[in-house]
Amino acid sequence: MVSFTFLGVLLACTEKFLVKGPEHLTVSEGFKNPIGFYNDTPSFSWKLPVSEAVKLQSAYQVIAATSKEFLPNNPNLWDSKKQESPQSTFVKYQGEQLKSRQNVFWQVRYWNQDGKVSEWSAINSFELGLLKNADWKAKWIGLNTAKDSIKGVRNFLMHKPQYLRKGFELSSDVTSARLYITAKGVFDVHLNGKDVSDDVMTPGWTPYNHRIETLTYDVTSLLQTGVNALAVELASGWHSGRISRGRALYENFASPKILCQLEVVMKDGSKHTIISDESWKGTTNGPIRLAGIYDGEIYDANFEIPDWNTATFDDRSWELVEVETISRDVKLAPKRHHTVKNQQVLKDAEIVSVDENSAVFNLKQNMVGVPKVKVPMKKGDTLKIRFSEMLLKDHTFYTKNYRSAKSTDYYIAAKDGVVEYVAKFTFHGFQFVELSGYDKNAKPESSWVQGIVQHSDFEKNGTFTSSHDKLNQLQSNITWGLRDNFFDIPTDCPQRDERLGWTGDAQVIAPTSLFNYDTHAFWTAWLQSLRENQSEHESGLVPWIVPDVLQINRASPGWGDAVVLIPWNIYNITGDKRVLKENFEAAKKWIGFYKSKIEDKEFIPKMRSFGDWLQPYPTKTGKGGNSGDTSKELIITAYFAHSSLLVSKMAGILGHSKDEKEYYDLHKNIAGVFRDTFFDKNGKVKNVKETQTSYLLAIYFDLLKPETKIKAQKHLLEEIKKADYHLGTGFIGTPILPKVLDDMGEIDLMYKILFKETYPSWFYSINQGATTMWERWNSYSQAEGYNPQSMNSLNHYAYGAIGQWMYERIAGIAPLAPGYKKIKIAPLPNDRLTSAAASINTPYGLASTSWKKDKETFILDVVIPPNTTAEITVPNASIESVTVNGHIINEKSNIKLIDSDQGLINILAEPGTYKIQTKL
Ligand code: RAM
Repeated sequence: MVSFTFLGVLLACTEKFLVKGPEHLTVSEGFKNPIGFYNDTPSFSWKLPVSEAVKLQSAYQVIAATSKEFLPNNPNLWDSKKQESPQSTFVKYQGEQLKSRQNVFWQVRYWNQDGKVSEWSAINSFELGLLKNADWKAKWIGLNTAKDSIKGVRNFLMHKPQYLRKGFELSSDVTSARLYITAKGVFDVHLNGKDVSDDVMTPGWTPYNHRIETLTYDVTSLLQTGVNALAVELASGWHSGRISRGRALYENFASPKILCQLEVVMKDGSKHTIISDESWKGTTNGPIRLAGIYDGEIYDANFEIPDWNTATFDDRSWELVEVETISRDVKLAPKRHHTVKNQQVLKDAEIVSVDENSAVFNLKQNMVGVPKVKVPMKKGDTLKIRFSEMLLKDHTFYTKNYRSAKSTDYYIAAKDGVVEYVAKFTFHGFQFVELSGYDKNAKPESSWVQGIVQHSDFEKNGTFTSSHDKLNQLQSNITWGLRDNFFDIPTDCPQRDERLGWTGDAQVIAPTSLFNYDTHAFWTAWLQSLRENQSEHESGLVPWIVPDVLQINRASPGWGDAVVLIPWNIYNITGDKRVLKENFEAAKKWIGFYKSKIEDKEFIPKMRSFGDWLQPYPTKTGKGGNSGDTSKELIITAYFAHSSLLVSKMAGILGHSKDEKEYYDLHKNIAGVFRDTFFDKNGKVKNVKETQTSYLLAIYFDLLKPETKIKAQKHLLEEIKKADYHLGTGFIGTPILPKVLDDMGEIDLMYKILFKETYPSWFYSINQGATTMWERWNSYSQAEGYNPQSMNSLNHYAYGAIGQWMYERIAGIAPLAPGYKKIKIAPLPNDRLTSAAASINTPYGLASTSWKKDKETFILDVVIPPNTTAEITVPNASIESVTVNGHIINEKSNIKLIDSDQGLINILAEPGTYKIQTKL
């Protein structure tokens, strides 16, 4: 019989040998201990620690409570109980109903593959924001700046920035305080003279006629007993700026306003709430005289108001604000992704040219944000700051491609001496900065200008590198292009009078973005805006841009399909089903839109299309040439078919079997009409122009019969040959090209196209000095300068979509099951490279692949995170020549041979670290 003492010792020992607890806990789309959180039905994710003892999860338990002290013994909100399941990502909360302001503490443990339980994780938490309009007691407030009727570019109304403040008293010490705040416009808030946050251009951009996002800040440490002051700077931003186009929406979107509610809990338990209301004071006589996203900012230091944001300031001479009650029709909702922040400072500027009046600085990187200037000035002088993406050969400072965006900042000095200035309520896209108006006695120094890079605040999620400099530069251009255009919403370009959320560009780049950055929340937030704009259309139309400030009721295939393709890609890359659920009805409605456009031809909708946007060498020149040569009808029908299939697949995953069948049948019908209309029996395009993209769409979307597909592949190869092995694709064809050639086994050809140095190609822009992706394959050349077309941005991410293939196939890492539960490691080495590597922070932990080769050996280093498996394909190998961690593959290894065929070896690997070697 076992004695009690012995049992005690035994238990203590097992306790001690518990496996390590889960790590990296997150809620919903990757949030870490958020406050002001948006989601009262969140999901939970965690990662298993990397350890010999932990390969897979066999079960888990999540617990949640209203206080830390209750955990783990009294989870009064939710106890999932032990669930036999490998699921460690996006586990749905199923506890008590949560409410605004609620604090939830949670932890989790798992059982490993041997049924051994882990330690509990550290306790994490989230705190909900104000979820309902009824939670707000505050009113919208601001000065009536519309009445000043200042007209700017194209006669657009410009609003003077406002300085708003409110003094208040607190009688005892503060235990905790939350500031809930937002604006119709953009704001910067201070409490007792201190910055409340380092957020930029909050609250960001949503369809303001549907929803305005709110921010929550923990301001406990900024409050003091006695007098306090809450102070807000407010400017037009997207809401009241000319970026909102002024069309249908403008009248309602007059003077900017703020809404804020400071909720304070005192030591004695009492609560105080300070709200924006009629008691606030404001002025437009502050130093920021004007500010607009397109046109820049004017700062006059003579108007600085010392201490205006502190408690002691006397605001008796300021005006009382106007108030407006909260409307029921516009939802106030906590921001569902991360704010824009200053992310990096480029300090290595170089002076390019200096003349009597001005100096030009090169930041050596096309970037988005604002410069920090530190310049000697004379009292009363105006410093003018201009921007350019690229200079002409003779150093002409080129700004034409900003079109009507003035993109110029001004600083007026109040005294002699060195001034430091960073614009607050604008952003620019630039590599070059021109200064004029500084102290003429001073000799310009490169330290006068630094570049403050701004973008939405997501973490880096992946790395890609190779032995080839230009390929690495391409990766750099792709990732800069991404960050530069993720300024609260995904924009087409960040610099000219556009900067809009073009849906087509977004769907094209979404997968690549998810490899490189943790953009899960960024995309799902924007998709909500997309659904809101779509809801304005009975027909299911998805507008060209989101937020839809154009309001022109137009849609295009490849653009509107963002509502299908982005959720589908997010699901595959993250494994989060919620994104499918959230967008399923909207995706169906989009298919309904296609259906509603069918007129005389069965299954061929009649609608507008951007075609294969910006395809090189279009036959048509001039404006129409932007759409390329691929038949619009073909593109429309192809996307109609493809999106219908994806909707069917979504339905399958969500368990809607009726829809699954209905949309599959629809897809089949469309595909039938597609091939009959556009392809002959020999797989050759008929009735319309033959282009690379027409073949690519038919093949990639699987719209041909298998035997015709093989023939069509040959025609595609001929098209590519005709182009002297250059790509001939625009926004629609380019992302598909590598996938199709890859499927065809035309790896060397794909490398050949990718490594082309001449136009049109990826390396062409690099040879011309690109540091970001361009809108056109030939946006600029060193010999001839800018492409003369007026629509010509040097910072446009669409052609960066090749980034996905670089991860998936050059380095060789991709999700094989949604969210990387199963990982595919399948690099495609090529003579043009001696090595390539990529790492990805998957939902299960770090996965990586790195290969190198010399004349004799090929070495592949692979890391597979816990709770996943991997299928590794070793190229150019025979089973006899492969070793894994120094051993040949045999029954005892923790990898299993799946098959070997034509020089490829497929193995199944458990979590772990592998060095795989083959003799070449
Ligand atoms: C221009 C831009 C944008 C594209 C549309 C169709 O505004 O090139 O990227 O999506 O046209």
